[in-house]
Amino acid sequence: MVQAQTEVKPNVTRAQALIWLRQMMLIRRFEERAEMLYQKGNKIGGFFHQYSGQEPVAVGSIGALRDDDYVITAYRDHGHALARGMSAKAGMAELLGKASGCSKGKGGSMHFFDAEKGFLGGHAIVGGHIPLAAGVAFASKYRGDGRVCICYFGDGAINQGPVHEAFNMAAMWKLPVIYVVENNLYAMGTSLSRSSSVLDLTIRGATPYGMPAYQINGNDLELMAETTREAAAHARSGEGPVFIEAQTYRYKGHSISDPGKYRHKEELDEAIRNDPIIVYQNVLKDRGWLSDEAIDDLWQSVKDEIEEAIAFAEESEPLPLDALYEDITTTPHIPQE
Ligand SMILES: Cc1ncc(C[n+]2csc(CCOP(=O)(O)OP(=O)(O)O)c2C)c(N)n1
Ligand SMILES: [Mg+2]
Repeated sequence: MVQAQTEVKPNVTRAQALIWLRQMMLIRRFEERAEMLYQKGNKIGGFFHQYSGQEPVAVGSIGALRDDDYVITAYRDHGHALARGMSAKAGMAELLGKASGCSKGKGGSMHFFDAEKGFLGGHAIVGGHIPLAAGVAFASKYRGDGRVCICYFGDGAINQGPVHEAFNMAAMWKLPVIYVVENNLYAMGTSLSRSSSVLDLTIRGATPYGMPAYQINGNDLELMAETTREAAAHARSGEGPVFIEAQTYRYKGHSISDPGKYRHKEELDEAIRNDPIIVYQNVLKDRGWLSDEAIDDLWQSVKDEIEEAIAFAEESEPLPLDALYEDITTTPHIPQE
C-alpha cells in the first residue's frame, strides 16, 4: 500500500483553498435547507440521504481532476454533484420535482445527473454503478482521450459481488478508474465491524486485484486532493485503476427517516467536534489566508445562493404528466464503418 502522509500538503493557492472551502459550505447549507423543506415544508418526497460530514472527500478529490473527467457515485450524491459544479438551482429544483431540475424532476435526491459536466449520477442500487464506471473508463481508453473516471461508493458496497467482477476487469484491462470507497463506518444501521471480515478495506478492494491503494483521512481536504492527483496521474498514464479508502463519517442517519440510534452519542459528538469545515477554516486562518469576517462573508454568500436556489425551485413548473413517458428508452447509436 502507498502510505500517504497527513503532514504532506500539496501546493494549494489561496484562491483554490477558498473555492474548496466555499464548496464545502455550499454543500452543507444546501442539505441543511433541503432537510427543512423536507421535514417542515413537505416540499420534497422520496429518499433523501445527506452527505454532511463527508464534504472534503468529494470536494478535495473532484478538485484535483480535469474538467472533462467523469464522476459517478451512489445515492448520497448531492455533495459530488455540487463539487462537480452543478448549480444549486438545478439540484434544489430536482429535489422539489421540477422540470428545471438536473434530471427534470424525475430522479430526485438519489439521481442527480449532469452529463455536460461529466457527472454520471446518482445511482440507487448499492454497488450497481461500479461496473458502469468500468464501462465509462473502457470507453475513454478505447477513444484514447485521456479521461479518467472517478467512482465513489460506500463501505457497504464492497460486499457486493459485481463490484469484484468490475475491479478484476478494470485491473486486467488497465482501465483509467479511481475507486474511492467512502468509509463512513456504517451501511444503513450496520457497522463495518459487523459486516466485514477485515476492517482494512484496501485488503478487500485492492490487494486481490493488484491495484495500488491509499488509505487516508478523507476529511483532510488537501490530502484528499493530493492523493487523487497522484491516483489520476497513475490511471491516466495507462497503468490501470487505483483504489483510495477515504475514512470519513456521516453526521446524519442513513437517510432522512433514520434517527441513527445504533451509534453512541459520544462517537457523533467527537466527529462533530472535528467538523471538517471548521477544521479547514482554522487551517486557512492559521495560514493568514482568511479572517473571521471573511469567513462570515463566505457563509453569507452561500446562504444567499441557496435561498436563490430555493426561490428558483419554488417558482419552477413541475414536469407535465406526458413527460413521464419520455426518457425511458434511447435510440441506439450504431457507429458507422
Ligand atoms: C443491491 C442493494 N441492496 C440493498 C440496498 C439497500 N441499501 C440502500 S443503502 C444501503 C447501505 C449502503 O451503505 P454504504 O455502501 O456504506 O453507503 P453509505 O450509505 O454509507 O454512503 C443498503 C443496504 C440497495 N439499495 N441495493
Ligand atoms: Mg457507509
